[in-house]
Amino acid sequence: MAEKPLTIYRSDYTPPNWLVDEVELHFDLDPETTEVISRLRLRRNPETEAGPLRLDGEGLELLGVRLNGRPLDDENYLRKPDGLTFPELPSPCLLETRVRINPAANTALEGLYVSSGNFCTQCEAQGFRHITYYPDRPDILARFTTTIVADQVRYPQLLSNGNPVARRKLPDGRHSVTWEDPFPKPCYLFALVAGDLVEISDSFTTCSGRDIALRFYVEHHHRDKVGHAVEALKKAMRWDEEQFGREYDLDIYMVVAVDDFNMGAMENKGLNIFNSKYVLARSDTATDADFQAIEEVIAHEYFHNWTGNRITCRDWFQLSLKEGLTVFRDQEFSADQVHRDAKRIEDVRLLRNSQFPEDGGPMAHPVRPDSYQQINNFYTMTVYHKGAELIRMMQTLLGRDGFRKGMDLYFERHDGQAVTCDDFRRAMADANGRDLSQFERWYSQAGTPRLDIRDSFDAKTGRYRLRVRQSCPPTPGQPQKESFHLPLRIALLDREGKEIPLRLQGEDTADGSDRILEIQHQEEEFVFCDLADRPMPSLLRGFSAPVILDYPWSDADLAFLLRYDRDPFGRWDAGQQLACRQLLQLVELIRENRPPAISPLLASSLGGVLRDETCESALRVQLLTLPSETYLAEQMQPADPGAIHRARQFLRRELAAELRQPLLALYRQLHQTDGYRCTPEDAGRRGLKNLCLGYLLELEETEFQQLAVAQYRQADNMTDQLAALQALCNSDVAEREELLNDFHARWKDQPLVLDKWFTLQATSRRDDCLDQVIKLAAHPDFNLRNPNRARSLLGALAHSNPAAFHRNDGSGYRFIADYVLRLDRLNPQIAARLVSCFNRWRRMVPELGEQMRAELERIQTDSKLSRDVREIVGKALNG
Ligand code: B3K
Ligand code: ZN
Repeated sequence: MAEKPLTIYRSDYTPPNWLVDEVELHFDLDPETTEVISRLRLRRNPETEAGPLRLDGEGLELLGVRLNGRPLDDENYLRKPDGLTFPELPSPCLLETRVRINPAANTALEGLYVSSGNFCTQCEAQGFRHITYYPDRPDILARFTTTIVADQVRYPQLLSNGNPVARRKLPDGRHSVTWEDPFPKPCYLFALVAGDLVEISDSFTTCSGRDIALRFYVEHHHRDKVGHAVEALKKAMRWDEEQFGREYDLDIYMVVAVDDFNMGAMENKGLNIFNSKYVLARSDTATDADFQAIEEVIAHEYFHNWTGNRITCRDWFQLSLKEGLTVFRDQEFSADQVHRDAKRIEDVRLLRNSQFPEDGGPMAHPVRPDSYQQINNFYTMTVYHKGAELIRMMQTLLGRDGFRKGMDLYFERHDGQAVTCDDFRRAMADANGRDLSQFERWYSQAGTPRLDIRDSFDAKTGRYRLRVRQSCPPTPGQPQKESFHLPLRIALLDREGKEIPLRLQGEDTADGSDRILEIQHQEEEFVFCDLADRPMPSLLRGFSAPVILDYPWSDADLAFLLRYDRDPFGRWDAGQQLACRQLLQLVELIRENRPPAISPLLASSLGGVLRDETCESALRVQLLTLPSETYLAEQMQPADPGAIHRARQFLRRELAAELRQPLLALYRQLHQTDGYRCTPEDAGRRGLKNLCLGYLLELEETEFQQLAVAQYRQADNMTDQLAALQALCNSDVAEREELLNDFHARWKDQPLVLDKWFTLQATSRRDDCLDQVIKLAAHPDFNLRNPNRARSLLGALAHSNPAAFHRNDGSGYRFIADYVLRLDRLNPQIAARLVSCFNRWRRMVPELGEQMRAELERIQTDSKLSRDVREIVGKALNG
């Protein structure tokens, strides 16, 4: 029977009738039959009218119910597949339920499941209802006590939130541990782990002098890959004290790494559970990007302790309250660890490549959505990353000090509460005596706004006018939009590229050369005085708002900005626009079967960047990386992924041919062999070196291919080894097969490295890529049940290799759609992520778009489809 889509609306929120003060949980663990007893101390909510008690519960075998210690007959409650309803209960009361579950059969990895023989949980957003009957909503905060019973030999570690308060040896080789969490929390933050794991311990002394035990738990053979994550945690703890005055609150902080995990990690109170990808790293198994991602995710989960756990969400529509804010915090933390400028560009690139398309497609939703069918589908780029941009804009509008004041007030007012995005905005406004009411529209209106900027200069008066017009395209359910409040950071440059002191009309004297203009109306005009010549504007500096900017630059203007703008984002953006124009022209030529050719301006500008030794390596990498095929497809209507791919490859080859001397010289200069260091500087140098190698290999010359082969063979670290193999994997070099086999043989026992081996082949630029992927799906090491592995092959093809996925004959679509259906039976969350690769079918050239639609329709006819996939497919077809 097909589940009928049930839509949940934000406007339907009502506070709970019943509150839970205390929860006592008792787990008797066994892979196939685990028994869970839950005792809830309940009382009526004094702030609402009397009403029934509703407990969520799904897939639970109910063994018994007791009220105040006595068995309760089943006529006293209503039992449905999604929960229990008790029409009448005395208040206060003690309600006990006993259920049986099967963790080993849990392939959805939500609730209690088994990964590599160990038990672990994932409860956010609504996994707790797969463990026991409970009011599974984030606005019910209770104190948890958890007793875990299990076989002592197979499960020596028994972990849950808070502090261990009792340990017992039991008959039959079993033992038990009881944990108490003193902080009331919503059930989505509950966690349990049981297994045979090695404990790696360290400690941290907080600013007030308390000693915190840090404990990392991993499988025994991974014990030598935890050091980086431990250091990252300590840095994050210190940073949150220094930047936000926030100290850790419990005495123990635990992190567990598991191989089977749907997302990156989970911030359970005092017991984070991580995808092992974001914990385990050694220089020979993990790349510089992996090291950076680990630091970021460790920090993100740690920061949730204040932004998410101590102050949580009233309902799931408010998800960005914790996620947008915590992403902003981890971005700032990472910017302080690595190169701030390059990091900002990476964040903008991600937003443009992934969030803009979401905002322009059938899944477009406000940062605070109004409705959902499956909340798991709303852990999106919009909620996380556009949400982070909203926080950043508030900081830009209020200034760093004003923002900090707002954060302090937010913690002071709401610690221990479940609140809304409005509460956050109000704290920011009140702490600064500012009106942020219009800013609310960023939370309620979907779509990427556009700023059209035009200017004029009057030589007689020396006045320069900037006219700013904002608009926002319609999105599903929102045909009309109202104006946004946003900061537009600008500077004006003179002919030498120097910033000009700025005096706006009405001001007495010039004040600084970098300004934040506040935009609130649909049209705004700013008049700058005392200009000798027409200036060159530098607009949206630092990407001060998540918008699309339109200004009539000439190619020469863009080349000028790429060279002179002191704002690194401005430089990068100018280069991207210049390259984007060139690429779109090439696409047209290719589509018309005319000979492609490039203008010399781009090559000479990029040549300048390549030789600019004053520019940090990490920034040079960003400046020299062409816009992605996905981004280009968004700039073209209808999009032709095949032509885009050919155009981008053509441009890469032309640039390599044009710049071969400086590329080779730089490669040689940077290719030191004096040992690996995991520092931002060295990582930047490796990044630039490998970028040069990638370009050189486009030339398909033996000399360069041999450089890559040698780099692969001699590499003492995964960054260099993988970069060499990746470059070779794209070309026709004789050693290709041999090296791929070598890599597999070397790393077959390291799942995270083997994932890279799959991804490398799934993102290859070669024409035979899809055929290889189809073969790899039958490889003995491929495994649909492991989310990382499924993503490494299927996700990589569908989301990161447009040319192969959009093959003209539709075979890429059929292949992925088949796997969506297979995956949906096992793990709906992962299947829903995968199927979203079809969302943009309306933008594609019709011969492709129609085939994509046909696959969506085929998926939709499957009667057993999960709510997760059904929601995405339904929106893609109707949106
Ligand atoms: N809060 C978790 C995400 C849980 C996702 C559930 N489907 C990870 C994070 O954002 O930190
Ligand atoms: Zn988060």
